[in-house]
Amino acid sequence: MRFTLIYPKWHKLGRQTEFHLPPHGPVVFAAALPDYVDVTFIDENLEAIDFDAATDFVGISMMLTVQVQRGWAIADEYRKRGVRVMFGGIATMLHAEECMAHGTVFLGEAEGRMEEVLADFRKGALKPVYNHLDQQPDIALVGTARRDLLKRDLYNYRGVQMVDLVHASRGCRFHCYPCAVAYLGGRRFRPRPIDKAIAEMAAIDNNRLFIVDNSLAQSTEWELDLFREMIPLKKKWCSHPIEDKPEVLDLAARAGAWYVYQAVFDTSDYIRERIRRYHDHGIGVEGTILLGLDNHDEDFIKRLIDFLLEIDLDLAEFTVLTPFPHTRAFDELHRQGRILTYDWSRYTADQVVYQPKHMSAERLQELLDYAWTSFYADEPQNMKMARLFARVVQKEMADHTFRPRSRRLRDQHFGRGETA
Ligand code: B12
Ligand code: SF4
Repeated sequence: MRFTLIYPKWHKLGRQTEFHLPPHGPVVFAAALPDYVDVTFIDENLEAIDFDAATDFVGISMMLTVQVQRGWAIADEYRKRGVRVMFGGIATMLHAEECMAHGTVFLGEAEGRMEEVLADFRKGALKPVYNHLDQQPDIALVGTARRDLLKRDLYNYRGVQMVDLVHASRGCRFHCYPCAVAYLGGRRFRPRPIDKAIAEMAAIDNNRLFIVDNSLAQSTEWELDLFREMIPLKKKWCSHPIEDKPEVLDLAARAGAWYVYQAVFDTSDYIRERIRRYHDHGIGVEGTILLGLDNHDEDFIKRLIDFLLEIDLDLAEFTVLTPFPHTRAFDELHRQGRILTYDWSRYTADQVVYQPKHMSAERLQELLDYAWTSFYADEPQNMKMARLFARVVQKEMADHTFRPRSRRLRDQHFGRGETA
């Protein structure tokens, strides 16, 4: 069966240096397909779709709200040609009803569920919806992502290969105001068997990884076990937050922690110390800064930017509060009649789509711009990125894992064994 799997294109944050990470959801999904399915993957951010190429079945994988309209347009093109289409992925779950007008909808995690769907497809009896949102599969069923489907040469920034994505757990025990994860993955933390996650990491032909799990700060014991097993791999990696305990940070650093994405939401000593402790362990910090919460007035935002410079964040990514469906933010702002548009193409996280409490939407938009400009005024974004990159090269030099580009290209063409 020829299966075309598509990841619709979407707009990156306007002020952020543009780069394309390899998608993760689609290749993890592909690992859940039976062997008889012959998958072709197209990341529309980097290559055009040939709608007339022969295929039996099309899958559209959507992660972000800002992808859905394009996803629906792609589905409609295929349906005009008589090809059946199925949607899946995070944004499908968040926009399930709307997706139903454009194809079959699969909700939930794919492991162990695809035989049933494909059997229905072959019988010509595909259902409109497969809803497994409330029954998560056994986490041990998660297979090694089909990274072989990615056209690796496309994922580089100025010749430097992008990190490879991997996950060691699902779910999150927290339920933060702007986040949909509680709805998507449930609030139960579900670690993968550590040996499977480690084997997957070890097999990736890239020394640099992005561990995409939600906050790693879910269980101290699990973090320590995971990091201990990662030490011999000598990989270097970025991730979402790591728990703020000396023994955890110490082991994370020894396991190759390169930098973390850490939300910075106020100017407290707690945050100052949190960032300092990462830095003390040689771990960089990219702050993710959400502007426009109900306690943010103009003065607060300006003080926050000064604070970010003071605590010496390595990078900062500024966005505005966006009421994504199935979040507490959406429920509250919708109930209060403060959502200004439901045009999902504007839910980029850098366009104000709701009425802020202490200022006009236009003013918040200006302050977002102010934040990017002020933070990067003395040292531009690409310089800060270069410094963060130098950090990983230093770590690799220290443990002799640094592979210059020429060496990597040679390895890719002739295989590692033959050149060793
Ligand atoms: C990793 C991640 C990122 C990475 C993405 C890297 C990449 N290339 O993938 C980075 C850090 C870049 C990122 C950025 C952002 N992210 Co993000 N991110 C995530 C995160 C933590 C994990 C996604 C993931 O890979 N999951 C693991 C995979 C395996 O799961 P999956 O995709 O669900 O796939 C499974 C099923 O869905 C199914 N499936 C998948 N595809 C298909 C296809 C078919 C046909 C079928 C049948 C099934 C199927 O099979 C898979 C296996 O079971 C999620 C939260 C979460 N836990 O879901 C947020 C999340 C997706 N991000 C979110 C947000 C808000 C953002 C940002 C806006 C944050 C910010 N402040 O900047 C930015 C985007 C900015 C922009 N416009 O450019 C929101 C989504 C918001 C929305 N509705 O649009 C989420 C849900 C978190 C939240 N806060 O609620 N993110
Ligand atoms: S923001 Fe992070 S920690 Fe909070 S609920 Fe979402 S995934 Fe969990």
